[in-house]
Amino acid sequence: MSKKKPSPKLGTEGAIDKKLAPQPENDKTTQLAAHTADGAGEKMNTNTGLPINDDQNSLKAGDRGPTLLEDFILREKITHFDHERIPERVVHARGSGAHGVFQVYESLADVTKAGFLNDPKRETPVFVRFSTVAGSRGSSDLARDVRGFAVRFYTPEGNFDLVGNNMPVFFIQDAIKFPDLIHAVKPEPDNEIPQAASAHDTFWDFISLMPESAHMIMWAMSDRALPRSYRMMEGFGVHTFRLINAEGKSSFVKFHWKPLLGTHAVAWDEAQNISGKDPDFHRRDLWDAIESGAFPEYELGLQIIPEEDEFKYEFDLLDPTKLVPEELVPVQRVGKLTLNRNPDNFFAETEQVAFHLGHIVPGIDFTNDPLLQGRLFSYTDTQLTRLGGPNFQEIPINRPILPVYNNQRDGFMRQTINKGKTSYSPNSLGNNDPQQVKEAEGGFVSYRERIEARKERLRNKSFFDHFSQARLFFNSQSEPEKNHIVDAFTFELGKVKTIAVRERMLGILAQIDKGLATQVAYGLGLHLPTEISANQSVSADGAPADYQSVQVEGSLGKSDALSMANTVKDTIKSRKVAILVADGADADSISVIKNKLEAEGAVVELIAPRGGMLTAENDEQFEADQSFLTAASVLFDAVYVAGGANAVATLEAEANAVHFLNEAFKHCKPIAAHQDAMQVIEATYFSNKLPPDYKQDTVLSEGILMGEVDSNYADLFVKMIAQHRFWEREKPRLVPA
Ligand code: HDE
Repeated sequence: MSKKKPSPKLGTEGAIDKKLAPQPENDKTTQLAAHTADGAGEKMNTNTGLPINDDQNSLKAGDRGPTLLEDFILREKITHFDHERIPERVVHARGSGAHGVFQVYESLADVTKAGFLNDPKRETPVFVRFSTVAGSRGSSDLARDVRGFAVRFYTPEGNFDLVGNNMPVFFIQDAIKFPDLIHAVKPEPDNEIPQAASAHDTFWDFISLMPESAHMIMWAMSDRALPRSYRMMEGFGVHTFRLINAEGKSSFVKFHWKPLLGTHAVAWDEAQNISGKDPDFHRRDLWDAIESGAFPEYELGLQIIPEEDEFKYEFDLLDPTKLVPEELVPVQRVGKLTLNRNPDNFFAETEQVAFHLGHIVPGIDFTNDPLLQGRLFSYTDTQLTRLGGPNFQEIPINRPILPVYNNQRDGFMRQTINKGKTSYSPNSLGNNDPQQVKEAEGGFVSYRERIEARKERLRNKSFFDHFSQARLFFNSQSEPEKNHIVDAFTFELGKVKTIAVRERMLGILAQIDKGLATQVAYGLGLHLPTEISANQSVSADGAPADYQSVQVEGSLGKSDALSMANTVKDTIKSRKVAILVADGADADSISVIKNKLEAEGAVVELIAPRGGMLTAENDEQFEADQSFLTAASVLFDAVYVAGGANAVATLEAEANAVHFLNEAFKHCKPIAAHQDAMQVIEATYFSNKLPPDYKQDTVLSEGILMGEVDSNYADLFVKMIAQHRFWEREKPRLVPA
């Protein structure tokens, strides 16, 4: 794997790229930042610089005596420790970050004057933070949830933050409902249960009263909510934004991120198991991939809609519960994001980064999407509490790569030491510096949108079709994906104790798809309600009388881009494959498989009944990477069972090895075995459920490969792994729920 040049260092000690970020003469940030050095080769001192002689014992009256209040070294250390925690994000608390670079393929100057989208030679440094939404900071990565996909571009024109999600729509149409949505999904306030889960009464109570969430809830109950990896999920800006070119012409735009490894998910049962075996699964996966040089890559996609087409569609471009089907407006892939450097310090970078939808650059602007407008307020406001005051932009990860000059002053934790007498404008004493920037010289000017309106608390009727895109999403899924959606609703509503809430939700589902609603009702042991109202929110919360769902039959029956079944399936780069081994394993065939998989970029681990060195059939020594105690099937994408008579006998009798295979089968993963390892396969619960010809050297429809290990066999195994999953295996319920 060729390592690309890591992204320039931003915001860490001595790190601000001097070429990118000329520092003003009076700037003390680099000296201040020296505080954060890792201390390698340095002597320990206090925060005032006093050399510390004893960091092991507090100051006492005698060696058994009481500790003295005088001990300022103890007090300084404990005080700092006592204040180490800051409030976690109210949403998206659980996250992982990475540095990288973005480069546009060709100039987009015809639609935008944004510098980083104009110059194909320019490498723009980025910082990305992925997250779940509902769970707290220590919660599992594998919760069924939306994933945040927030990207900061550090451009010479200022920071541009694209604060998106891995789903293209949202639950609500108006920001004023956001606190309600989040209160409903968070753990219930009386007992703080459940953590990082939407499967509880308050969430479904709210959703069942909000028909506008119908589309998003279909995404949230689909496998999109269970990504295999942050590296294998799409990203979306959700709202419609504007691009503005040098002539001031505006176009509407939807932003997309397309992962080059394809969009893949894990199974729900697997997700729940991963949460126990490795709650840091996504964080570790991202970290390890970057450390090993398998840099995650995503293409930036744009759906550009000419301003004159604003009213051309069946949906309103300002409605964040709607997507623009790729069949109507194709996604143009315009550039590439490569994540190539892990943060040096989680807290300083990933935790302190403060994204904001309002961080834009000339060439990009907002629309009147009412959700977007509310977000413009929220993101700065929330940092005032989370990061403790208005100077959070001076934290290294938040600084732009150019010096900041304005008349803002003081406040908690001010870092900049401004000189001079004038901190106001206009002034004559300081030459009226810093000066405003003319539009022609890059000064930001908001798009001159013409508005003629009455002030009202209303929504346009174009926002009232809540079901047609939910139906489009469902109809676009493959059969296994549809089954997973049915199972997800049945699981989540099965956890809801209030029967009336379950029934009301069935009413919503019936308006999306009768078949879906019937199957969920069956799983819950309920009947579909006879009276189905599209306007449950009206009766429940007294919304204005003309705020009503309308039933629209969308003209597009299906959109292939919405199904993960149609994603890229041509690579096994960075996939994790387990080889089950024991003493006496056949070393030659292991090498054939391992070498082939590693040559294709996969990560291979040998899993044995115990750790340490093992002896192969040919008496060679080899080392197990993990034992069955520390490894788990759910942490791998595929499994191969080694041959060798003694190893096979051991593995057949090893309950953990058989369990490993049973789980891999249940989660529809590719399974391969040496022809001599038949006995191990026969010890599994699924062997008698396989077609009779499964012993042959063919990839069976079930994704199981047996036979003589040669290069052809290894090639087939690679093809199977690239397929990701054999979901069809679930069909005749070969696999328990
Ligand atoms: Fe956010 N959101 N959000 N959100 N959001 C936050 O900002 C908010 C919404 C998203 O990795 C908070 O710094 C409101 C949509 C991401 O640091 C807060 C509304 C989308 C992240 C906030 C929304 C997002 C946040 C919490 C409705 C996808 C994590 C901490 C009007 C397009 C960023 C913080 C990171 C974080 C408010 C809806 C994405 C409270 C009021 C829609 C990826 O400001």
